[in-house]
Parts: sequence; C-alpha cells; structure tokens
Amino acid sequence: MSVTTLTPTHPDELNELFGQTGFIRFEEGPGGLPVACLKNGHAETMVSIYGGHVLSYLPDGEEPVLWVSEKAQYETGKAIRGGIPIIWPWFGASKRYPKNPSHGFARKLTWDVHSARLIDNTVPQLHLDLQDNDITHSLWPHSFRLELVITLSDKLDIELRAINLCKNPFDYTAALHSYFNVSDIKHVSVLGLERRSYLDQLDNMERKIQEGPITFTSETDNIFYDTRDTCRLIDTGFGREIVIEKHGSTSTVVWNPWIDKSKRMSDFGDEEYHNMVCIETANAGPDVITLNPGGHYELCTSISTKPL
Ligand code: TA6
Repeated sequence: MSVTTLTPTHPDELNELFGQTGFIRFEEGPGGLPVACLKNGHAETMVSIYGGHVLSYLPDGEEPVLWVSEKAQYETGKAIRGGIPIIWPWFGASKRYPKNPSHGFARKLTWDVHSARLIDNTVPQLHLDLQDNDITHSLWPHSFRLELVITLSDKLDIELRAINLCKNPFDYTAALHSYFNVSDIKHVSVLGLERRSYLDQLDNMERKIQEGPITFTSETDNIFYDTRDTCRLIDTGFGREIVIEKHGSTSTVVWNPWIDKSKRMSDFGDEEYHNMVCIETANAGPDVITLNPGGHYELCTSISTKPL
C-alpha cells in the first residue's frame, strides 16, 4: 500500500518551490533521502522529509548537539536511529492496538513540505505536514493533520502541532525523541528533574522519585511525568551544557540503552551508548492528550547550548 505525497520529493523541484538562497536548501541526504538544510549565522540543521526527522544540529565551532548512530538505516518503512524522531500518536507500545509498531507511525512516513521562509531575513523556518492516509487508517482510525515547524535562530525550535479533523475526540501520546551527542556517558549529568516522579520502564513501570541529578551507570529508561521543567544536560567532557526547554509537554523521558540493549539493536553500535543520551520532550505514560473535533495541541522543544 503506497501513498504519494502532495508535494514533490526531488531536491531540484523542492529547491525550485521552497529554496531560500543561502538559508534553506534541499539536497539528497543519507540513503538518498531528500533533506532540507537550514543555516544561519549561528548554526545549521538537517531535516529528513522522510519521517519529519531532524538529523543534525550543529552550532558553529561546536561538537554536534544531536547524535545519530553510525549504523542508522535510511530506508522508508524503518525508523532512523538518532536525531529527533517524531513519536506520534502513541509513545511505546499502543495499548489500544498492541500489534501496531512501537512509537507510532509518524517517523516512518514521508511528510509534505508545506512552506519554507526566512524570518527577519536571518532565521530560516521549515514547515512540514503529515495528513492521515490509507496507511495511517490501517493502523489508527482517525483523521488528523500534523504540522511540524522547525526554526533555526540561536536555538533550534521544534513545534509539533496535532489537529483533530474527526467528528469525535481522540487521545494520543507523543514525543520529540531527542538523541543528544555527549563526550562520554560517564561525564554527563541531567539537571531539572530532581524530586520528580517517574515510571521506571525497566522495573514494571514502578513509580519512583528522582533524588538528585541524573547520572548513568547502567541501562536507564524513565518516564518523568507531570513536569514542565527545563532540563540541562551537563557535559564536562565537551565543556558545555545543552539546555532543553519545552512547552505543551508534561513528560520527559530519559534513556540510555547501556551495554546489553545496545547489542540487541541492529541499528545501534555495541559501544555507541557511551556517546548518547535521550532526553525526550513528551506527553507519555499518564500524560495523555485528548483532542476534541477541530481542536489542536502543540508540543514544543527548544534546544540550545552554553559553555560550562
Ligand atoms: O524513549 C525510550 C524508549 O521508549 C526505549 O524504551 C527504547 O525502546 C527507545 O524508546 C527506542 O525505541 P525504538 O522503537 O526507536 O527502538
């Protein structure tokens, strides 16, 4: 069952329609997938039209902020390991449709380019859409539109707007599943979730409380809920902190697969867990969003860096 997109996917046609000389350019990316490259005086970012997937964020003169596995697969029908996968309309396994793929379908479909523009002649902004189609209907019986707006200023801003086009309400969970690049997992800590409650996905979703800063000595897979807090990823090896602000999100998921799970994933190098950590801006676990007919809801994350 194939679905064609509303807009072209060849870079030449996309540049003709949406290119912004010097700021937004469409190219053939990894695996031949069409990507949009956004750049300004501070940084550059690459976005795969397939999956609506931010692949990189590189502030000038810095180590990459996002991590992508060297074993990532860039094939339609597969999720790209790294960057910022769009998790929608369910986080993890679907309770209602348990046979459906984990983490929903949005990251495994080609999105449409809605528009590309330059704000104040310096800030490139890309807007992608995903509309319900035969494939989504076979997995989830609702009409919707997702609008993904990516803005590159001195921060990387990502807004995922969900719109209910049905005659009935629907529930969903979601995440901007950000993989961050770190010098070494032993040299990092996460601030901002102290004293927050979380569900431990490795301990039968046991409810626990985070005492101090999060550090990593084994597989970690925690859904913090009822938190609107900004997180800070402190990396003493790179001498920087990554600041993860958020809006429209009451969950933050923190994940490192560590040794055994890394080995079980074919698109994840056995030793790559040393150099990544996921801090995901989400609405997951008990934080379910209900959209009424015609309603919309925005999940937003804003990523920036600061020297330590
Ligand atoms: O966000 C953490 C998590 O739910 C982990 O349990 C792990 O499964 C990760 O997502 C990656 O999931 P994926 O389906 O992309 O392999």
